[in-house]
Amino acid sequence: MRIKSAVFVTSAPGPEQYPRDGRPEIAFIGRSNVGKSSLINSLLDSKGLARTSSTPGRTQLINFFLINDSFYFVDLPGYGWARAPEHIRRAWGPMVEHYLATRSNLVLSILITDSRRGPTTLDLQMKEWLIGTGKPFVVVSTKSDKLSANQLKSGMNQAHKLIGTTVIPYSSVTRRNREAVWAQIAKTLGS
Ligand SMILES: Nc1nc2c(ncn2[C@@H]2O[C@H](COP(=O)(O)OP(=O)(O)O)[C@@H](O)[C@H]2O)c(=O)[nH]1
Ligand SMILES: [Mg+2]
Repeated sequence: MRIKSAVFVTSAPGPEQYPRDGRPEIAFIGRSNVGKSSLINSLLDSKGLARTSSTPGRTQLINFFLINDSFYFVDLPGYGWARAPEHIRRAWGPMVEHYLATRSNLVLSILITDSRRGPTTLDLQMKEWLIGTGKPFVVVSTKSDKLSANQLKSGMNQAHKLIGTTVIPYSSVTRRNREAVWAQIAKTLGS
């Protein structure tokens, strides 16, 4: 995919603020600090479009980025941020679940896990929940550069067993498998 343009459009607290132009949406979902913003930035060849922050859970709104004037990347708030204030933790579920379950423009979700940790209980719950929505999703495992080839191989086998679908090892540092992730996106967009 050639990125001609990538612009931040809006941070939406709820459905009233979602874009209304009907363009297809690719959603990114994962635990706080898993590398979601870095993945979005590396896919878009951008350094700071999706803010990367070492402060977990800073992004508590649904962020929409318009790509090539034709589809959106949707950066969903991360889950599992233990130190999040109670009211934020309570708001997370309904906001994200409502988006994933009801958004008709959503064509693909990208569930992000950490190569070093393997899928966590929350990751597996999220996967079950995505299966429940009946909509397509792919699993991308970030930070693969932090593992040796052997560690990565056994980690991926383990992740595959737990998750039951293909897991794409990714690195925002080396950009490993950037084309493979784009190929999944392009396939669902039919472009
Ligand atoms: N080595 C390495 N570090 C990464 C990678 N992706 C993210 N990080 C680091 O992990 C931390 C969290 O990344 P960020 O993208 O902000 O995570 P988010 O909270 O899920 O959006 C940052 O310090 C990033 O530099 C990766 O692929 N490789
Ligand atoms: Mg982020």
